[in-house]
Amino acid sequence: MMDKLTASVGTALDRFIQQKQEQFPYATGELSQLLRDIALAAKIINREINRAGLAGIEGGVGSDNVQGEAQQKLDMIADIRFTRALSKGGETCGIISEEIDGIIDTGNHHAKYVVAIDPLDGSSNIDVNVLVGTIFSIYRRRSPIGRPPTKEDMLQQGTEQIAAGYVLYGSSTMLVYSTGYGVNGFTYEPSLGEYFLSHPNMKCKEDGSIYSINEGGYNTFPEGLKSYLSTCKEREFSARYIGSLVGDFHRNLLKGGIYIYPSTSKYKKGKLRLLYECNALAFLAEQSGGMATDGYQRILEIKPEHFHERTPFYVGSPKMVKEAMEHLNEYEEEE
Ligand code: P6P
Repeated sequence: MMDKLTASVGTALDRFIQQKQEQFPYATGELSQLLRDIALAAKIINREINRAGLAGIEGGVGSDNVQGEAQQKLDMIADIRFTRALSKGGETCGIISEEIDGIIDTGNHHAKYVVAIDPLDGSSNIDVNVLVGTIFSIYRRRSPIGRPPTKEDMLQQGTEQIAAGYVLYGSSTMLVYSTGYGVNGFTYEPSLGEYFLSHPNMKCKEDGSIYSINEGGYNTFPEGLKSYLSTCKEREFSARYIGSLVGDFHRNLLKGGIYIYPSTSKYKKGKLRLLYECNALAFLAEQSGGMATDGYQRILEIKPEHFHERTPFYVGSPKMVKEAMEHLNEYEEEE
């Protein structure tokens, strides 16, 4: 007799990946293996996060990453774990990571994929036990097989993504990803060491009443954004801001809403990074019926010039994103 847990859970991730691979007549299994490599690394990070307080691996390491941001111990652990899993998995030839400057050459020069990853986004929240996440994008390399990865392999616009996803280390740990055929969410069951399909075919609501933004920078926001935020307050929308991008994105995906990180006086081009934060979430937003822009153009159509370039980010329910853009454009025309 199957126990209640087993009876209630959805398809295990491994079986789901295998089933989907069989639907691609020419699939040769490398992408499936790459997804498994990411899922494995996330299991290990999940364990490290859950024991961080006891294992003395909270807090900073006393150095800054390439962004000039204080690196957390777990940032470094996550970066090492994902780099190792992707290198050993053999399907990734190059990696761009928030934590590292330049391209990480995995040595797998015959691999056909490259990965852009934020190994642990929002890691400064760990010390206060707030959820954090991993964000990743997968591209097909553009340089010839058999050689080291190149800058052109890594500087691809978001429309070229083969797959993208995030891991949310929250009250439960979830892996949410898309290979271009919709978005599916898997919840990790630690007692079984398996992810199970818990949120099949995730759809973003057309409209919503949640807005996520750090209003501490309000005085330096673009006038059009201030105008949009006024309409949110007039309609008594809910302000929800975790300060952890993956958590805010995930909640808005499930409930409807908009997340905004605009240009501010401190971050002229916004704080979030195009290659390993915004492109992946923009891909998932569009795959689930949502929308993602920089306030003026599709995130996925931005041609990246630098590995760590930033962009303003408006993402979520399409009606809300469109309305925010209308306010921005209205003021643009007046200026
Ligand atoms: P602020 C975390 O550092 C992060 O990259 C995102 O996860 C989060 O949404 C944002 O920055 C928070 O930035 O300026 O509001 O603290």
